Amino acid sequence: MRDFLKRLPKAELHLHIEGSLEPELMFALAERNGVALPYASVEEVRAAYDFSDLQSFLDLYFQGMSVLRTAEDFHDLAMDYFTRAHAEGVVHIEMHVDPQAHIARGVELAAVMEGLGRARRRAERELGMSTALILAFLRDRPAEEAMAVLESAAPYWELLDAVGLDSAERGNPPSKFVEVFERARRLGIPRVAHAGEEGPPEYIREALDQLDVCRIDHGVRCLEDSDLVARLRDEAVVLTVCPLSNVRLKVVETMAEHPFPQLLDAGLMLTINSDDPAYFGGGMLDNFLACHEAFGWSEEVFVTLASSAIEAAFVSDERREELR
Ligand code: ES4
Ligand code: ZN
Repeated sequence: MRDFLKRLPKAELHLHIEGSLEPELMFALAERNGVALPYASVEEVRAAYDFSDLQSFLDLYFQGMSVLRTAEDFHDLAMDYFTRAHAEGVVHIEMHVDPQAHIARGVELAAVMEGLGRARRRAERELGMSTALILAFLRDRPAEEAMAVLESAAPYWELLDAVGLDSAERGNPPSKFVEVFERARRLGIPRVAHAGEEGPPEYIREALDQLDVCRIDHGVRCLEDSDLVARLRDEAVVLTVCPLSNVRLKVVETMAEHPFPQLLDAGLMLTINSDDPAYFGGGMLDNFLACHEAFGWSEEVFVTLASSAIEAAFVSDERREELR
């Protein structure tokens, strides 16, 4: 099964590129940029990744990305992940990026976009991979700040495949960002949002109704609301589920208790994703394997899930045909 899952062409729709920063690269970039880290070794970093919830992860995630300063750093970060993902049979990657987390540290948006842009062109040329870019807003910061970032990203609007909404979910409902997402809609930029990871089913409904999103990132808590499940099924809304992330952030206790099988039984459109592979114990292949071990799914189930990701990807008709 491992060989089959590795060979299966996989599209990843839910990845935070800053969450792909492995401790080894974190140390190398800290050295290159003269940034002090509160860790003595790679082993110490990994040992610190013992999370109790989303916020306890976010604290270390924002601390880890302090080593990212220049366009070259963002290029190296993305190429490092693209190369690893390519080796596990990933053929397309849609990455969230959190500009506010960099701008707040004095890193210019231009450095972020230039570095990621160079890595994307290299991945296409050297690895035959396609990539998409999702500019994400930090929902625990003011909506006005998100709007300012969207406006300041004007030179890059053409490069954006979507805008997204991430970071601390509880207490930060999608409705807070109605105006920002309406602005994106008027610019013709597609929209996605994290909802129903730690937050209630109502946030999923708000993301659909008020932000007009085409996909829900996570969405696993929809199962608490049967009317919502019926709607997600009827409207064929894609959920980008991240099994190992859910376990590591204690959204669920164990893989065995992960609701993926119930989501499948409900007839929803689902995809498997890694979220923050450097922090949650593995990339795409590890997430596929964890599902195999926990649920004993046949090859056919994985083919269906991989196919759903290809159908929901932000790619041209030509590229989708190649991926099929
Ligand atoms: C995230 Cl797992 C998760 N949830 C919400 N926001 C995030 N940003 C990075 N990883
Ligand atoms: Zn996420």
